[in-house]
Amino acid sequence: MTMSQPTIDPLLVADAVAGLWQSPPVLPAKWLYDKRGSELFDEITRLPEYYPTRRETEILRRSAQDIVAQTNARTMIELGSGTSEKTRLLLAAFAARKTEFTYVPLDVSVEMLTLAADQVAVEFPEISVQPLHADFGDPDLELAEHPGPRMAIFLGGTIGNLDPTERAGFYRRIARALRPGDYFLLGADLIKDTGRLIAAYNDRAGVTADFNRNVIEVLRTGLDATGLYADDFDHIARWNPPEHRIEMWLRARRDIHARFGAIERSWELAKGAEILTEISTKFSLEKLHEELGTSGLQQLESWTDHADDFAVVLSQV
Ligand code: AVJ
Repeated sequence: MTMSQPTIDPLLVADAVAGLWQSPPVLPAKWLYDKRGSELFDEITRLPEYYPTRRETEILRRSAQDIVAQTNARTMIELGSGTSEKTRLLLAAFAARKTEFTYVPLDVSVEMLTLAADQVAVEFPEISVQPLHADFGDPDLELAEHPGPRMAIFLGGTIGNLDPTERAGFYRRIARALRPGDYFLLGADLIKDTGRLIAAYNDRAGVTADFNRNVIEVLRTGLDATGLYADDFDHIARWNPPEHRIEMWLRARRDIHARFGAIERSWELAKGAEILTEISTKFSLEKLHEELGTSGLQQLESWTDHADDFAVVLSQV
């Protein structure tokens, strides 16, 4: 009789080993987005306090025609495509042109990628859908040859999950993966009243708290841990003024003594100590412009919603 061993993700092992023994301990935000985490995030996007998704949708609805006219792109590569929900507004505008168009959704989650790609292919039979299973954070990311001009898009404000060094590297890789004349469309959340920002990441229904705590479950199951329970942590959402970012932390409600079977290591966290699980940076339009420009992405145009909560910026290599 053979017992099948649970498969251990070497990337999770590497991130856990690199982050959990730091002080304070940190985990890359991508581990929040397993199946359950992605479902919870989907729920977050519909919460009354969580404005970014609605604002970005408003902007895309208004600017889609403009983006098509300005770029005349023949290929759209979406970095971290998720459910491709808001992207449909752009796809519809490109499809209406009646010229050949290729959509390349790129995501780390195979299940979500396949499902979303199949749905888009059915909804837009005139578009060639070519899903790519990849991590947009991968430094060796290569984009296949597709008809130009090409437009890479990175929506949802996920750029805010990266710290300044990571953002610089990310922009440089985009500029390098594209060719001169290609485009980059970026969605980013803007600086606003701190009370509204904190409420957006600490909703009354507690969905964001569950979303944050779920990463403990990801660690527990992924690294075969004992003594590690999501209920032993409190969700904290805090504004960091000098970095102008929201930070999500998990604070131990009691002394934690965990053992990770998969890596044969013990992990201690004292009551009251915290793990940093996600940063969500907020920008000014000037700062976005400056960061893109420094990385070789010339800003062509930017759009904001009626409340100036969120921005979509079109730039060119
Ligand atoms: C998906 C990264 C854009 O930062 O607003 C929402 C994730 N975290 N609530 C964000 C998130 C907590 C979201 N992004």
